[in-house]
Amino acid sequence: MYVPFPESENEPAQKSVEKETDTWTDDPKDNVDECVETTDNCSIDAICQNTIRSYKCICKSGYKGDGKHCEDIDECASEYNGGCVHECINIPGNYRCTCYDGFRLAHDGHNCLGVRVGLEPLAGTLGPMV
Ligand SMILES: [Ca+2]
Repeated sequence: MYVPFPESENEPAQKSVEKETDTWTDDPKDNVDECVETTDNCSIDAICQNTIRSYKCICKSGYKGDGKHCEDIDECASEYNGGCVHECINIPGNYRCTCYDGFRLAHDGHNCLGVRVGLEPLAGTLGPMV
């Protein structure tokens, strides 16, 4: 919705105080970093982001919510088994795939490859999925 600004650009003088609401000021009480002062009420699973005169809470990746309350997303339940070909294990803030016996997880973290009997596994190790 567009609300026309009631004053033209030719009359800038008296509104300067209000205009500063969208800029940083030198007044320390306006620029308290609640995130540093830990006066924010963000969830422990949220990232606190300092803003002008306030702050925002943003749920971390893998969590959903309004920032004040964040809950783990169960990727295994909601996203086609998390994209895992075999088994999906939901973990806080993330998920991981596992494979049935006789298979190993592919480098993409989702597919499972049959382990060839009598052959060494291909070079390379899998780190934890991020
Ligand atoms: Ca999860």
